[in-house]
Amino acid sequence: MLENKLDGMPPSLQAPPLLPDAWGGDRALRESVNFHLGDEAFSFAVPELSRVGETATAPATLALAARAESEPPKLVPYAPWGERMDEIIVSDAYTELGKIGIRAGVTALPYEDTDYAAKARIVWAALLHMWGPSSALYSCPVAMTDGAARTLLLHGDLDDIGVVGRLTSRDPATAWTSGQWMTETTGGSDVSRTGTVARREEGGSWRLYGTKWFTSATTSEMALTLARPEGASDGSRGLALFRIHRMLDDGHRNAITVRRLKDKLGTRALPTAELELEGALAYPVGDPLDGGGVRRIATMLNITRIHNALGATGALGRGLAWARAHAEVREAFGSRLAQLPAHRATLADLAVDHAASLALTMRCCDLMGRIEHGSASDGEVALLRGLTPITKLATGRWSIAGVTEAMEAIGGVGYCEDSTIPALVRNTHVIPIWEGTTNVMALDFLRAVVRVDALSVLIEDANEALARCKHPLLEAPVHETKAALRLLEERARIDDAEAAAGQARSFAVGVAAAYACARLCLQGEWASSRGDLRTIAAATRLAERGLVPAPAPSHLELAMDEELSTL
Ligand code: MFK
Repeated sequence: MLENKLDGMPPSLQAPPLLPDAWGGDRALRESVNFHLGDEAFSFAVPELSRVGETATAPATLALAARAESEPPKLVPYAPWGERMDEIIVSDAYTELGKIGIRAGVTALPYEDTDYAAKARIVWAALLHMWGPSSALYSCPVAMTDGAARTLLLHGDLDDIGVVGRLTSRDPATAWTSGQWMTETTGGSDVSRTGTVARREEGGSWRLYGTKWFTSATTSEMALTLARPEGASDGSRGLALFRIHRMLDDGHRNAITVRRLKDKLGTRALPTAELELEGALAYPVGDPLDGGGVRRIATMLNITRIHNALGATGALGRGLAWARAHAEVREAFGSRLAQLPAHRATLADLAVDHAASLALTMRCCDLMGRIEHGSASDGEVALLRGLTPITKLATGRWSIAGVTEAMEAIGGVGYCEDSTIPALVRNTHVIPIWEGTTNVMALDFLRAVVRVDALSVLIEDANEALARCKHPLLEAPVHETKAALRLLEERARIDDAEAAAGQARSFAVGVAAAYACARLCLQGEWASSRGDLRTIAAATRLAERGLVPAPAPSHLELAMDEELSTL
């Protein structure tokens, strides 16, 4: 292989790594999709997934993504004769990448009536896994569009539902995307401090006044946002959910001023802005006075968090694919990197993280599809409620470590902009920040444990999976995972809320790793019946690394409290 790639190249020049197609070159993805879909639906999905896989990593698509990254959005506040415009111009390469995704069904597939039925979310997840890392973060508006569509279907009236067709269209000429404007100057996590005010006018229409401090995909035709109706109570119970459009039906712009575009570490093709709502017309979603705004937008958050996990998994998979491709063509110390034991071990560990990431994310998508098709049990609803924050949390952390490792595996060229690896690393760094940070996710998991007994459901589901694993090679990881689940159950016995919050992160990471291992064991059992032992190897390695991190050091916490400046 090395000789072929070097054919015709001057001996001193390194052959470039060839990124394989995102479907044919990703065994872990194909196995995960097959495991979750079953053989019949899988054979039906393969042609579609192969097509998208080829497009996602085709040189022309990668060139579009590189160009989009190098052409950041521009704000045009005024027209030539002084009229306020507040127009944001994005790269046409970014728009083209969006069209590729929309045509492929990244916003439409879960809402279509297909033979996949409740399994549509698995096929959709594979589409996103492949297209997302090539999309220059067009995956961000796609996430919010999906979240908005589901939220409007569940909580909206006929007018709200009227826009869902546009949000779920495969036709880029008519498709809309949606934003999610939550973050204000008080921060992205503590939404209860939202300062935007909703004023009801004579005639019944609502107008919003306030500053939205971090709004991504600001060129979207609409957004869902939170505001406090005048006179409503403080805190999150006083908030209402609104649908807001950038343009009014009469063709004029809504009363929304773009203060400035954000200059971000990554996601550079994606417009992110500060917005001033100056009496912008908005439509309440649900009763604006019943205090249910946060509960309603949680529908959107839970969906965008799964998108986030898919973004993490896709980025990790892409980093791994680049590192593997490089290891195939790079020679050092007398052999290909792919044959050097130290390098192989590093790539194998990356592959384990990718497999674990896929196991968690695909399980979420499986449950989400069942819930959307009305075939899920109450237990499965509670399971997804608990699994979503820990999947988002764990995949986010693994992806940053993973793409950074992939960059190191590629070496100096991987550190250079024209390799495109720096953009991958930068873009991955937003993943744990978006949609709730690691700590916010850990606390959300505790919320789910308290409210819907998510831990018991999760442990029961993991133990059921482990009980089905009979292959002799699975004995060790099954044993380790059961022990980890018992330990986590013991650790959950904390009555003091403050102490529980202090332990939330290490606890959530442990639950995520143990659940991922249980799912990988089950998938490994299935794959072994087809003669493939690689997923058993991945589960074994995951368990060997240790599933449950040490608890947070409470003595250190105390020292921090008392002597923060001298610690
Ligand atoms: C690759 C693609 C990636 C995707 C990119 C998308 C880019 C988008 C960019 C952004 O918008 S980033 C900003 C994201 N912001 C957040 O994620 C907010 C983080 N903060 C939280 O998650 C807080 O925990 C939250 C605001 C949800 C809750 O705060 P509170 O004020 O403490 O709420 P509380 O009282 O616990 O809950 C209020 C209600 O919501 C309760 O229901 P009830 O009214 O029926 O009692 C909760 O049960 C419900 N709730 C809260 N979180 C929930 C939930 N319900 C279901 N699922 C949840 N996760």
